[in-house]
Amino acid sequence: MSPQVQTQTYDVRLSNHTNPAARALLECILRKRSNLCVSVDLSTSAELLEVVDAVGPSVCLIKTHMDIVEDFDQSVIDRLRVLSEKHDFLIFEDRKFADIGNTVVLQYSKGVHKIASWAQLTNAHVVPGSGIITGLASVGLPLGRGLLLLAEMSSAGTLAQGAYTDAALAMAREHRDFVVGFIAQRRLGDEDWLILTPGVQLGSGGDSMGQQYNTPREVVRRGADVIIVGRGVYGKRGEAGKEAERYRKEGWEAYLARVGGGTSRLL
Ligand code: 5BU
Repeated sequence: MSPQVQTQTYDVRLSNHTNPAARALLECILRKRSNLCVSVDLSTSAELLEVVDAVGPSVCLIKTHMDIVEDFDQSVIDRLRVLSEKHDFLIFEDRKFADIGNTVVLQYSKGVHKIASWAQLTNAHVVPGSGIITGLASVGLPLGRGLLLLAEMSSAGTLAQGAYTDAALAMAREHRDFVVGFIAQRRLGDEDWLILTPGVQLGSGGDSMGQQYNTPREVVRRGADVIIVGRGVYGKRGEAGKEAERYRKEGWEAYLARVGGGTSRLL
């Protein structure tokens, strides 16, 4: 745990980052006073875009699983980008790459989704070793993209812990230009890494398939810089906009408490 980064404001932390995607995320967080990422796991483009439009004003980041969209075509990306400009948010494709460098180059840049062309952030497992980062960086760095490594998971029985998590940190340190942070449940390392945390819901608990939830307040206290909320926001039909704003406030208040109160400028 780094006490220093933990209590630094997003504003101060901007100067610790050179990667364009990391900087854009921090700037958006500050502009919108939002450390909320909504994960929109819906399988038709109409539902996906409807929820994105509803939650857009409250988020800094939208997380997608584009491979679950049944009617996917390039127009889904075009419409998502229009919404990202309308509401001012970045896009994170939760692709969880997990193959050798040569293969992830193709998966990231080609195929149906062409992820690198539209997602400022994506993520990767470290199980293949650091060649996965070299491969993804060869595509993403020239485009100004950033990568998050999966250092921990929110699910029960995850193997991503202990020495595995330490290895993720070591790999990230070798690629500081492209790796901007981690998917993790708490702050990792002494350097300034962006910590994005899934498994967040007000009321905590879990689901019937191993998902485990913590509250926004708890994960931000442990070091989350961005809280990732899915069903907690879009679960109740028609209420996604209202719920997103509720989570935005929770996440922002938890951040202010962590950095030591805050000034009117931050509120
Ligand atoms: P939920 O509806 O808030 O449970 O959705 C959580 C989202 O975050 C979902 O898209 C998962 O794929 C994603 N996720 C996660 O839940 N836990 C993890 O450790 C990682 C991703 Br990595």
